[in-house]
Amino acid sequence: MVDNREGVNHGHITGQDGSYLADFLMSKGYEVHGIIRRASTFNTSRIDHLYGDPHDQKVRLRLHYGDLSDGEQISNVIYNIGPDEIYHLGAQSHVNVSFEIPEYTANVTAIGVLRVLQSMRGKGGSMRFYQASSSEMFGVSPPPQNEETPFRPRSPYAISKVFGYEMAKHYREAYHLFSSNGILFNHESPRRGETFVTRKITRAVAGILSSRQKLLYLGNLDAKRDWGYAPEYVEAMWKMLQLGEPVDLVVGTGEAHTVREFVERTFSYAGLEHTDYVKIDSRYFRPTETGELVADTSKAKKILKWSPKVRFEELVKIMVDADMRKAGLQPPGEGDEILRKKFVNPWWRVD
Ligand code: G4F
Repeated sequence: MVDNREGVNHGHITGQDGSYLADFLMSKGYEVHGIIRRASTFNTSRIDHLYGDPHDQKVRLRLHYGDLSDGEQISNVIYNIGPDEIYHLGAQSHVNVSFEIPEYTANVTAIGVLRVLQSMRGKGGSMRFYQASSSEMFGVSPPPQNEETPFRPRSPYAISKVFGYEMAKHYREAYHLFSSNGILFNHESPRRGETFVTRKITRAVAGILSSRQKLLYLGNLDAKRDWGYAPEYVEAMWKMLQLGEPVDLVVGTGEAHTVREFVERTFSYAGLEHTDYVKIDSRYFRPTETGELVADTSKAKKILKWSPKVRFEELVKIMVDADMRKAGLQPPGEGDEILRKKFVNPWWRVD
């Protein structure tokens, strides 16, 4: 059994999901260990509010240098900490970039999973493992997609994620590890990386309003995605590791919208006419695109008792308010109001 108060988390912690998960686990009393990659610039802005002086014995967040391409280091960290739960969120996670650097993507996003699983197996014990699997694995399988839908991946990233998914299952079946796959559809927030399309759009609106940006260049506006609010997805990850048995579950909103709709809603919320600012640049089109991705979350609803509260238009408002504030502007405030109403005591730091 996992003792949540003593529980230890291990994962790439500097990304959107890692930082929210650290917020969440620490709010539950966990001691959290995160792996960060060495960089010459600071890359910890999303977790700075959680981090204290490591000399202080009471500090419950510890960071370790490591890289998913370095199996020995991963193994050392797992061996030395002996975590109760491992949330494997690290990856080269940008789909378009994976076409440019397929070998690196496969090394980190695919083989990285194997390195962690092998280290867990070597350490022994009853650790629980969460694999961040992705809706991208469904590729061109028609919507809605659920746990039975075949994978038809369309990028080096998605193919690498299928490898990770299968490995997580394989270690469960062959070695009886508690290993679960969360097949998450797109999930966004003010902490989303700036090159993913939603954040690129909401930041552009703030940039245009503050005269720091003139135009927004995008690729395929007809792409359809199922977009949810990231903090809610992090709770689903945790719930999966608290179940009696390991499972594979689809997590999403069940509602899909085009990139064009995201653009229209974002610009109109900020009082701008998108046709004045949005241009198409072919470099943002992918050599192969996925089809329409829409989650069928019946199984997660039943098993996890999880369903998302934030809908598409609300997500847009939450993200625009945050980016306007970051740009020193006064936001319309509807997004802030939605958060106040839906989450009385949020466990995360609201950006
Ligand atoms: O925001 P995106 O880059 O996200 P994508 O490719 O759906 O992948 C994200 O979600 C997955 C599912 O959770 C994760 F596995 C993955 O790691 C990542 O977090 O692109 C969304 C859509 C695509 O269809 C893309 O073609 O937006 C379209 N798009 C149009 N113009 C653009 C742009 N995407 C980006 N990044 N930049 C553009 O200018």
